[in-house]
Amino acid sequence: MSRTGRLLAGVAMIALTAQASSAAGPSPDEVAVKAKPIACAELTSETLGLANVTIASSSETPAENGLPASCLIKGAANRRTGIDGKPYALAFEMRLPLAWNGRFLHQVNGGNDGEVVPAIGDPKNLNAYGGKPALARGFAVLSSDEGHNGADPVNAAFGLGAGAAFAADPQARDDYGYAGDETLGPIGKAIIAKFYGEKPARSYMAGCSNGGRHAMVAATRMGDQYDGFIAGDPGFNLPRAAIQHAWDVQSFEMIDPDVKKSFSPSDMALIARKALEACDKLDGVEDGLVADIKACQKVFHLADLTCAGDKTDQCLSKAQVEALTRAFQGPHNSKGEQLYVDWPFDGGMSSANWRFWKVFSGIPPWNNNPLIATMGAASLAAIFTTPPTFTKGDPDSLMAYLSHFDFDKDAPKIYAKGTFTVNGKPIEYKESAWEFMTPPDADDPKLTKLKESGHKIILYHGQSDGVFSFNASANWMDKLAANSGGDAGSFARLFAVPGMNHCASGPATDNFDMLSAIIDWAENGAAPERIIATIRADNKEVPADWSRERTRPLCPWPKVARYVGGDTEKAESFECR
Ligand SMILES: [Ca+2]
Repeated sequence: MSRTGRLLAGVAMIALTAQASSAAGPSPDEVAVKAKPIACAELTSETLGLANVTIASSSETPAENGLPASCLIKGAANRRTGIDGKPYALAFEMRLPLAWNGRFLHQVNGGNDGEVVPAIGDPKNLNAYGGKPALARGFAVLSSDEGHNGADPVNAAFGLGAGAAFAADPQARDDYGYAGDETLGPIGKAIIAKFYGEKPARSYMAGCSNGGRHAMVAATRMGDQYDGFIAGDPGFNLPRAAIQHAWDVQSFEMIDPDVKKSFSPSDMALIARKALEACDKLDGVEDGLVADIKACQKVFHLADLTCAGDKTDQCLSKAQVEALTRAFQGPHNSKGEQLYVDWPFDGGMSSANWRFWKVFSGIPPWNNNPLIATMGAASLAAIFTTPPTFTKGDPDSLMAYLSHFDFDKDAPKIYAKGTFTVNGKPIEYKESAWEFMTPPDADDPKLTKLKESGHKIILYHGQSDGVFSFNASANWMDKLAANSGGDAGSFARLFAVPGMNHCASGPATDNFDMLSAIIDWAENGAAPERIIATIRADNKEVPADWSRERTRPLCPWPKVARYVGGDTEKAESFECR
């Protein structure tokens, strides 16, 4: 009998309404309500007795919106006063379904953290997404603000917890980087043990974007503590990716001082169309998807799109070609040293999400919001460089920071540490941004703890991600493979998603169930050879000539989904090879 099966033995079974569909694997369609040793409302600071943990509330919530009846517990760990005199804590919530499947999901979130996103357990952290949230599958889920409250006007504008004011405080930096997860993981397991009377049989961590970064950092630092990790579009080397942000601005300013005007939607549609003309067929079928992204970079040449005469919708100006070529080569210093990574051309570059990240325009109703032009600038200034630089926080100041970022003098500050005077006060920063933000083995990945524990990690990454280059994940996977003597696929696999932007959207099959895949791998030893992707129900960027029922296999890098004959809308007509 499986471990989950043992958990269920001898108790009445009920079906959960949210368990409609399922991939193959052990994801339970039925989980049990069994007697709890303690009532939800009795989970208090006193009854839990965890050092430095205070519980603010605990109460049962009814089943609603496809989510099961749960015990919702809110609390905080490590309350303290920061070096800036402000109150800090690791605020968290847990949702403990009354019918539990024996598993723990540590949900890690996007943006700059700073808010307790509901602990629903969507592996993409796009709540109410078309998939099955972990909570609805019976997982106990934890979510946190990672140690700072990001509620300031800039955050409110973005709704992403984007504030960076915490960055003067060294402990808040560490909590955001890695220490919050290290602190809260064991607390989550202890609360589970108290409520259910037994420890979780299996533990997972999942997130996208900054949440993907959290998962990759934890896979290195805490790879022995979770059975499986899901890292989507991971910003695992985020300080370097943020330097790209300044590099993009300075590149696109060569076209127009207002970077929002540097590339029109029709310019980007042209680039995507031409990339498809060159690359779509490389995988065996012209279906609007570039599955062989690596080969594409050898046959697509942006310079071929240069206008012979006047600029029209059918060509790019010389300045546009030069600027985008420069941007896609990645940031360099005056010695020619690469400061991040290069970028692939792909069929999804036409979409709104790409424009949002690259030229700060494209997602209604934010198109005309001046704050959008500066997203990420506050993070680079305050969090990812040391000492922290605090701009005035208005769009002009933030844009000026990016425009004047010096790739010789400022870029090395992502590696700086020591004692600096900040706001008139000496503060010791023992760790650089590179150290607290990234996996300790980021440049030479081995994942030793994870591998030796028999644990697994799945990465996925949209090839048309506009904020974190797909190539960063591909290069990481290649290095891990080289470091692992050909064995990396036994514990880590990367799945490229053609056409997809940052965590979702774009002309892509951007709906896939990584949670079932990691469970099946970690618990049953079934390594994912192909993961079936469909079109997200509310994806409005899918071309009209695609079937809405299209399916595609996502393949473990460096394999490519190649057409082998049959219905071009169906996954079974493709092989990963
Ligand atoms: Ca194709």
